[in-house]
Amino acid sequence: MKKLTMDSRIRDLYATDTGHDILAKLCMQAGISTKWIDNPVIRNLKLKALQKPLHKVLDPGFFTALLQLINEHTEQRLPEKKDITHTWWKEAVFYQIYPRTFNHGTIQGISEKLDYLKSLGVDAVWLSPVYDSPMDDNGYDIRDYRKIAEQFGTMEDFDALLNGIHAHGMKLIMDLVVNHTSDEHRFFQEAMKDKHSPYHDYYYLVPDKAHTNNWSSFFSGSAWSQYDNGEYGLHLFARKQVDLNWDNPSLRHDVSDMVSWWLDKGVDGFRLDVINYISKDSGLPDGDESIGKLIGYQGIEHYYYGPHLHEYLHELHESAFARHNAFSVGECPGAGMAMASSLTDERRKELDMIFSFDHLETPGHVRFEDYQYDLNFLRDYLIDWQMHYGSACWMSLFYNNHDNPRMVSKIDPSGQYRREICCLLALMQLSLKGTPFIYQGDEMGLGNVPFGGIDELQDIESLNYYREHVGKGEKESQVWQTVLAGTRDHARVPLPWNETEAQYGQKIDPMVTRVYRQWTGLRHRHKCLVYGTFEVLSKKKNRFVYRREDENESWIIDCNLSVHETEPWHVSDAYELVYPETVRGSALGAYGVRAWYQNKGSAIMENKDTEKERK
Ligand code: TEU
Repeated sequence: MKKLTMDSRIRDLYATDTGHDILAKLCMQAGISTKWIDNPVIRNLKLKALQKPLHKVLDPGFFTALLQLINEHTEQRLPEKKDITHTWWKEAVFYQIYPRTFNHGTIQGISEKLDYLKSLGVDAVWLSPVYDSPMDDNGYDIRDYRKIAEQFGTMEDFDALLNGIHAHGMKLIMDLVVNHTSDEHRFFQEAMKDKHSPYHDYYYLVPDKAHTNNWSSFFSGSAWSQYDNGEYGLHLFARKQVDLNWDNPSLRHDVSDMVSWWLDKGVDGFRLDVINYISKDSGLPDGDESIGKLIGYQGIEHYYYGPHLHEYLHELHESAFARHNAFSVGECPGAGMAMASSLTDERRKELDMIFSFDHLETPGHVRFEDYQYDLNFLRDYLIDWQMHYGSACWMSLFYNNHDNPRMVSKIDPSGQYRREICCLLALMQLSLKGTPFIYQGDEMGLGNVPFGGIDELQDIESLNYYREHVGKGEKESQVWQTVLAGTRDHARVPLPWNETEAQYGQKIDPMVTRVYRQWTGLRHRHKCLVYGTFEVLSKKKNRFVYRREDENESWIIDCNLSVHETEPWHVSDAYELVYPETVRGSALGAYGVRAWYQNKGSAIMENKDTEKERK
């Protein structure tokens, strides 16, 4: 691909991974369809023609940074694959465990729940970090990658958990946090002791403030801090999470060795933490002011899709993952579909899947904002990825994780329709093409938590945000409402296994659990729900009706995306109602969902008999 310049046209920009995603994101934020980009006038506009009309929002540096970002990635898009490769992690239902609050906050507590997870239909567990850590960011600041944090238990407890998971026919993926280490990690401690140590170049350390740049931290303030030896170090997250210099081949070798050490123990793969941030632009140049204002984080264009990302991921895949046939899912904040497809195309041998976050907030909104999430946006996002992600890539299907408030509460802050929305979300997640990732408590119908004040929160991101904004003189009550809307603590309170001990009135809704159990079972028995085609039957306002089909079966999922009841989708008599079991004919209620099934061979669906037997 030839280098783009200001004389290049919109169509040239849209043809590149980064350009496609950035234009798609800009359209999404502006609430307009990307169809505008196909407009003959728009698509033939030269970039330089945009500078004058956009000068109030985008300074000249924006275009320079954009062209640099695009010209760093000249990988050609691989041709569309005809067929989908079948593999275990495409057929699996994953379940994320946040060890601090899953069950008693221990590894033994997790082992106690393996029968529960198996009966829920879980095939693989993603375990958030349990490594030795000062817990500045709840374990995402690792001090020793080969040691279990005492608060979670011992390595023997871990080995028992791993064996227990395998004995239940499940797999275990762990969290690989290698964009940064704790400042208490041996590598950093060696670097602080001796500037000539080989570990000094494992980090971005500079002699003084003048050598730093204008990048901001995701956890408030500058991305640079002064450390014990007087030098300044780069930390995209907390001060105690010091960024690793992946341009150093020795560092990459040590990471690969550590990954292999866990895979040799029998771990089945990893979720890779902010893995798209590992390659930074050479020289760590200042971030563009207008991009910083637009995205909210200064400097992000210089690392969210860095120049050597593909190279380093492929090297790690070949040196560690491939040898063990291990699974990988990369957490890639900021990645859109084009970037995601270039990272997960199976022919590139980099990552199996990624987590993209573009659906977690609706256009024009951020996490730290009290607004009502519109499910019409989620529908359009899902349709776009289901239709266009391609057969060589595979989507992760999730609404929640340990970093976000519960989706059900963003949709309905009142909680009046908690059960209906949880069931609707479950059916979509378990009947679409991709791999479902259930976050702990989703299956219990949990929502956000009514925290009473900042002293009830533990999340460093929220605490830093609160201190920064109150410190700037903003009204405390307003800052608190903003923090309450977006704090990651909503998803991090202990699960209410025992209702009497449950915090904040959280309790399990057995109806939601039953729906998850039913649909993980259906997904296991009907591969049409995994590999079948996806066809939109209706995407009019507040409706989402789609068909999944293969040579043997056809499924219709009929969703009402609003609080207002609506006419149900009419299906032919060839279909049998699978969910809910009783309702027929009447209106589809608030956030209601119906699932219909047709076995193109016999009309009897084995599941109904199985369901009856289960009762
Ligand atoms: O998250 C990175 C990340 O981008 C999200 O956490 C979120 O966007 C962040 O809160 C900034 O707004 C990963 C882990 O999931 C998270 O728990 C860690 O705090 C973070 O990396 C640093 O390791």
